[in-house]
Amino acid sequence: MQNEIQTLTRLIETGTSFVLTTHINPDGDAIGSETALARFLADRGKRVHILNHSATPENLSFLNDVHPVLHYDAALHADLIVTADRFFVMDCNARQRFAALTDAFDRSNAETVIIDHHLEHESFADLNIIDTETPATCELLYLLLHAIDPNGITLPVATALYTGIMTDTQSFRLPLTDEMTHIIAADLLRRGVQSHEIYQHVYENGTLGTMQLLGAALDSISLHHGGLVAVMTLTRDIFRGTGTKESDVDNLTAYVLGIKGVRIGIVIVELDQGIKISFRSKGTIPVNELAKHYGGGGHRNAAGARLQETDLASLSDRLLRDITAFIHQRHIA
Ligand SMILES: [Mn+2]
Repeated sequence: MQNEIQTLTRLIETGTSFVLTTHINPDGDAIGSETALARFLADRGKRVHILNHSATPENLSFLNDVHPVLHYDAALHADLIVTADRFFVMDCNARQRFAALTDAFDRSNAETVIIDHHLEHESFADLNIIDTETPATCELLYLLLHAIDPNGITLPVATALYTGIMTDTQSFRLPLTDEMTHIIAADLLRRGVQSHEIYQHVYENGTLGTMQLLGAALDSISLHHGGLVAVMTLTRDIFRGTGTKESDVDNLTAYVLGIKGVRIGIVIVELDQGIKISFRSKGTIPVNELAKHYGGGGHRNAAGARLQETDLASLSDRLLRDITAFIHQRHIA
């Protein structure tokens, strides 16, 4: 890590014009890590733009106060990328995941840096700082910024970092949450972070529709294999009926695993085009293997796939058959 910190410090000190981006459908860790780094850089007199393929979700828009986040428009923003001398990819390590920006990125000579924690990385940058054991990119970024200049972690920077750590650990519940996570969180609180206000922004920002979506989602859960497997299915009709959209589906996987005895949780979401499946598991069950059957991938306990298929009923049947085979092969039952 020492070498990486030295290189990162040099790239920051010698850079003048920075563009930061993250993955499509950004979450709290994505927007949190971008805005934290952008503010840190801007406080050092750097020119900084955050350009994202996707719009910022409403419940994270408060982080615009830390640093403005722009929804990428090639006509307006491509030149910023082409002329930048530094390009940072936060909470993301696959080119296809920053989507619309790749065209301008390919025409840029900027030195590139990845700061991330996802598995199966491409490491396409000049400097790849990737730690798959850290629960959040914001935790990794905290350690980097702290090494460069602890005083640079001002209250706005700390607020953005805390948002990423809180959301990616699902409020300090997920397995990678450890002593270091809490030590860092404590330091951020010491710097003045108002954790309850961040929680309110992120999690108490729903509508009647999103609550009704949750109700319909819970209602749809079915159990299989004697309660070992739980499947939640969100149809297009449910979205229509509640006036919600796919991006309102957040953390519903926690509910399927919340049932005692369930060790494999599946959430099927019918999209405008195609179908998305999220796979979750407890313990050593490798659901990423199951996701591979559908062209997807991910972590052992959390994986996903997106399919072009549009027939929900036949997909559900196939999935249940595959799960049966998977359980027998792996002697899970
Ligand atoms: Mn993350």
